[in-house]
Amino acid sequence: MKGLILSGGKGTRLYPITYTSAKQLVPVANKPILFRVVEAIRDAGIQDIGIVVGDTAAEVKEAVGTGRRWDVKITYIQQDQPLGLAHAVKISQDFLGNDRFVMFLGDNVIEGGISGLIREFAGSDYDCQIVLTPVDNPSRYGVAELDPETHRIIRLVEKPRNPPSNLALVGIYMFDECIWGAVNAIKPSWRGELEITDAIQHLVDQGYKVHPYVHRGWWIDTGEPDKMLEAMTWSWTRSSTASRAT
Ligand code: TTP
Repeated sequence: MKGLILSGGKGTRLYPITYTSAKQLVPVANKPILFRVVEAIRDAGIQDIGIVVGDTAAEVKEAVGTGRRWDVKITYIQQDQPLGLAHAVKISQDFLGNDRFVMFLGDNVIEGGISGLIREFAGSDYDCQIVLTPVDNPSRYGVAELDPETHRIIRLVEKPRNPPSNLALVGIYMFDECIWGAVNAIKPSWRGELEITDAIQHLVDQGYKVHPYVHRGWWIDTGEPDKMLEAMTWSWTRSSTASRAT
């Protein structure tokens, strides 16, 4: 399996912080979130990792380097414009080939890492595995509607006004080579981006096996100001607990 980390994007929700620097490099508990993502992928046994970069490419490359520090091999993939998560996948086809891969948004972290998730996907016949978690305010996220009996995915909706469930999509996805047909079939959304939710919906509609994994621990998406503050508070609490313990 390979890893793909998305570290391009606009970061408009974090302006003005992201005017000048990459949000993926903002430290949480003294460590850039992007380093935590590389470590989570490495700890799941994956050493071949691609990082999609945009305007902040130089900064990201300087911070992460070759990956030798983590005993992984990093390949950088330049995205000229932030045209969406599915676009980032599309431009990574040469790097990914027909391997199964995990795609991880560079501004997300989940409790417990992803080793269990990767093991489940690697030993399965799923074409895709998505990670869902219950949230209090589903209309702010991509949300999945599951069949109450089979627990299969019926549909995915972006920021629904009337959410069909409280299960939000976490920024970690696993795919096999079926994704290439999907990213080539979809069209840009109203916001001009190739949406990963549309690509996954395409897989569902075509009858591919898309497995919903429900994550129960914490999840931090630092792409939003309040989540970023929550992550800072969390890291502060952890570091002060640690220093009290020493
Ligand atoms: P988002 O948070 O969805 O988008 P964004 O970074 O452009 O932020 P905002 O909505 O505030 O303007 O992106 C999730 C992750 O994916 C983040 O690490 C940036 C990355 N990304 C890309 O690499 N390429 C893209 O085209 C997009 C949209 C995001």
